[in-house]
Amino acid sequence: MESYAEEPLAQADPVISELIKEELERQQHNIELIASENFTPVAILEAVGSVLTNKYAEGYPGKRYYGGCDRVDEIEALAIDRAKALYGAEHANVQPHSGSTANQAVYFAALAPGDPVLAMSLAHGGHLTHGHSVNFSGRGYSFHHYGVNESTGRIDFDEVRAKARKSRPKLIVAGASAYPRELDFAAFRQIADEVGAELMVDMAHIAGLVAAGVHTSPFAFADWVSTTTHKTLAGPRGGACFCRRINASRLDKAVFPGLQGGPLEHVIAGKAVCFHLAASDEFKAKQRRTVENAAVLAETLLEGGLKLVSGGTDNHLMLVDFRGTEMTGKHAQELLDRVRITANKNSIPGDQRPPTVTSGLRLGTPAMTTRGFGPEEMREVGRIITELLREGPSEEKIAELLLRSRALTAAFPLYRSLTAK
Ligand code: DSN
Repeated sequence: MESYAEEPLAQADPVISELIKEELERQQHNIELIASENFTPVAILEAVGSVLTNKYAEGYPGKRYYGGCDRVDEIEALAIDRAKALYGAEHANVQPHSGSTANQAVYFAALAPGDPVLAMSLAHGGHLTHGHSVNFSGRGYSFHHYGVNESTGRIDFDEVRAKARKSRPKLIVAGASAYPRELDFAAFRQIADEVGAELMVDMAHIAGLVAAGVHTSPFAFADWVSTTTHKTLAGPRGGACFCRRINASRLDKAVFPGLQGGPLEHVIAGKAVCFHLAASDEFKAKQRRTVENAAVLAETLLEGGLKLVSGGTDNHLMLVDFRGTEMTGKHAQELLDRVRITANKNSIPGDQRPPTVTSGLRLGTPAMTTRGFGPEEMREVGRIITELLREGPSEEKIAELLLRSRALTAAFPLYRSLTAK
């Protein structure tokens, strides 16, 4: 009897095969400005699509609950060593399936249920897992929140200090998913010390910048660090967490058996490749260019008459501020879709509109920088965006902007070796 076991995807499941092909085409033909996305190298796609997906390996290298783990032990040990070397960390755990799991692991290791924690509010740029009431974090721990000063758009450390003194947190969380400025880890550390708290940094958004020395590293300041591996770091979709040697066993036990079962060794292999590539000069140059490109994009948007939260950016992202205008984040996102620019609506500090509409638009440069865009291309992207959002554009104008967007993506091919089979 013929078996499907050796059939390629296009034969075994043409429907899914076709959808993947269409998604590849979407990625190839769109200008990707979602600040948390990137294009992982072909080598990492290969590792993640490998036979390692078949292997159960509960436990850690050398201490597994299954036989046959010699190769995955080597792979995971390499991923750990490379992660530690990349960041100068004392201990790394590369098993978290995602950034959310990495954060859960740190909370599980550092806190008891109900403990007080101080973190940035989602409405001001934080993250759901930083204690939002609908999230496990907000249900399981007693979160208090700081934000930004609404006129400067920057974290107000007087407010952080006042809230820390009042709430006496056991843990202070620094890190954000929509904050366009450099994070001052020394200031967070000082406040944590003043109130006897530990400091956790969720560096998911800036992990690539940190690896390249383009953003201050949190490792000299934080007791715990969590991350994803797929944002600026450009690795496979997944998470990782780090701590001081003294807390290693608490963190490892929190990940397994505390939260997860079998680790995803195929993704861990992708993380190992990612940490290896992130140590290269090419990666460092790309991270520097990501920040340069963001500065150019921000400048072009400002020149075109748009407002930005905090007036600009220090990192890979910026937030367009539509407060007080007819434009909404939702409508801007929809208009950008029409010229094949992908971005996301985002709540901004002081937003009066609901999160499904918003007065903000988040734009980031990691993905298009990976693809090869430089300042000249980012300037043209900025002009397309401002012309589109400023003018309440006619169909004719949209057609013109679409052509200009297509010319940019055509000049920088993506995943040439993967083109439709
Ligand atoms: N969803 C991610 C982002 O877009 O920033 C955060 O987890």
